[in-house]
Amino acid sequence: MIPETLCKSISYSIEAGGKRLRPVLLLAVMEAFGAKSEKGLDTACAIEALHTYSLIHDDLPSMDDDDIRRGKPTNHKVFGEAIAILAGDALLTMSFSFILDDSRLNAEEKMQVASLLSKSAGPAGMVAGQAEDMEAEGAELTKDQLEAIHDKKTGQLLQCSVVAGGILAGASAHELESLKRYAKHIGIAFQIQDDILDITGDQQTLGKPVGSDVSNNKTTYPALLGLDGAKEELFRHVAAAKHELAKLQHETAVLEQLADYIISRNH
Ligand code: GRG
Repeated sequence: MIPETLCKSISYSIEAGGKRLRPVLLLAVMEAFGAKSEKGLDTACAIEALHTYSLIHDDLPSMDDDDIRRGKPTNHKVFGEAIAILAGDALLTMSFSFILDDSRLNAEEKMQVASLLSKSAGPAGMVAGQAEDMEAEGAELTKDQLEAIHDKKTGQLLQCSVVAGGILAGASAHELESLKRYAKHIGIAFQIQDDILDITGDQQTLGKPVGSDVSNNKTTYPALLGLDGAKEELFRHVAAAKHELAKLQHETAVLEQLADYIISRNH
C-alpha cells in the first residue's frame, strides 16, 4: 500500500508528460529488428520511471533548484522537498521491479536489462555525470570534457534505452555495438540541441527561462563553438547516427526519423 501523498507525488511527475523519448527509442529498436514491441513495454516504463526520478532530484534546491518541469511546477514546489526526494527514490526502485516482475521476459533477459540499467544510471553512469556536472560549475571545460560529462549524465540512459531494445529483440553483439554508437551520437546531438534551445528560447513555452543554463555558469556547446558551430556539430552527430543505422540489415526508417526529430524538436 503506497501512502496517498507519496502516490500523488509520483503520479504528478509521471503524468506531467514529457516526450517519452527513451521508451519510444526502445520500442522503435524492437520493431526495427522485427520483434513484437509489447514485449518491451514494461522495460520502457522502467526506464521512463528512472528518468522521471532523475528529473525530480535534479530539480531540487540542493541540485539545479528549478521551479518548472514539463511545463508545471516542479515536484518539490507542490509536495515539498521531503516527499519529492521520496517520490524519486520510489520511482528508482520501482523501475527495477518493472523489469524483474515482467512475465514476458525470461531470466536471462531480466538479468541483462536490469544490469544494463543499473550500470547506466548508477555511480559510474548518470549519477557520476550529475556529480561531475556539479563539480564543473564555474570551470571552463573543453569540448571533450563537456562531452564526457554529458555522455554520463544524459547519454548513458539514452544508450541503455536503445541497447535494451536490441537485447529484447535478440540482436547480435555486433548489432548491439552499432546500436550503442547510434545512441551515443543522438545523445550528444540531443544535448547540443538542448543548449541551442536554451539560447533561441523555444523552451520558454514550457516555462524554462532563456539562458538559464548559461546563467548557471555551465559550459555549453554554443558557448564553446558559437551558435553556428554548435548547429554544425549537431548535424554532424545526427549524420553519424544515421551512418550507424545503415550498417544494420534492418528496417531502420523510424530510428532515422527519431534522429531527425532531435534536430527539429523545440522543447
Ligand atoms: C539527479 C541523479 C540525478 C541525475 C540527473 C538527467 C539528469 C541527471 C538531469 C537532467 C538535467 C537536464 C535538464 C539536462 C538536459 C537534457 C535533458 C536530459 C533533459 C530532460 O530530458 P527530456 O528532454 O525530458 O527527455 P522529458 O521531460 O521530455 O522526459
